[in-house]
Amino acid sequence: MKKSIRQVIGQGINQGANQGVKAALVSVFVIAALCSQTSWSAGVMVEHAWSLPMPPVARNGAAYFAIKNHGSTDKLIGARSDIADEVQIHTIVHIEGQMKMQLLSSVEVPMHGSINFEPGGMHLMLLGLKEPLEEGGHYLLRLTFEKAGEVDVMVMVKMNTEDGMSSSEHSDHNNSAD
Ligand SMILES: [Cu+2]
Repeated sequence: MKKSIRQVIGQGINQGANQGVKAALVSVFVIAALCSQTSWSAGVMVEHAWSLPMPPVARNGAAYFAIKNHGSTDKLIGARSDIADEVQIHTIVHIEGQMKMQLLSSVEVPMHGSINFEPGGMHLMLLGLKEPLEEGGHYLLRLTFEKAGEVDVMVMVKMNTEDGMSSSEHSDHNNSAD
């Protein structure tokens, strides 16, 4: 991404005209906004979007984030990304001692409330990954809300270790690598 910023700026300078410089500044602004990890539209804000790294052979992945709603009640009704064939809204239910994923058609975001998508609970399922989810990488995700419309989010690929988020979900799995 750094390289592409340089390319954009370089082109603007080479053109020498104000127009080119303006175009470069707009591009830098857009990229900076996407990298800030907070995206918003109307009253809806999406924060701390992240995915766990997956082995290259993995067909699917998951995305987690927090949605804060400073306006009236809204609904997450869909999502998509160039990184996957399809993105679905899932939750995890416990049936007879087994965890199972369940497809949701929408998720309500209460007025002046917030909801968390996190491991062991609601998540966005990335089905048919076109690129591997590599630690340190990132990708764009477009969430669609009933009222707020489309919100683009930059998702960071990383282990779940910061922001005081619980990593207890990991302890459910066998860490045979230790
Ligand atoms: Cu799922």
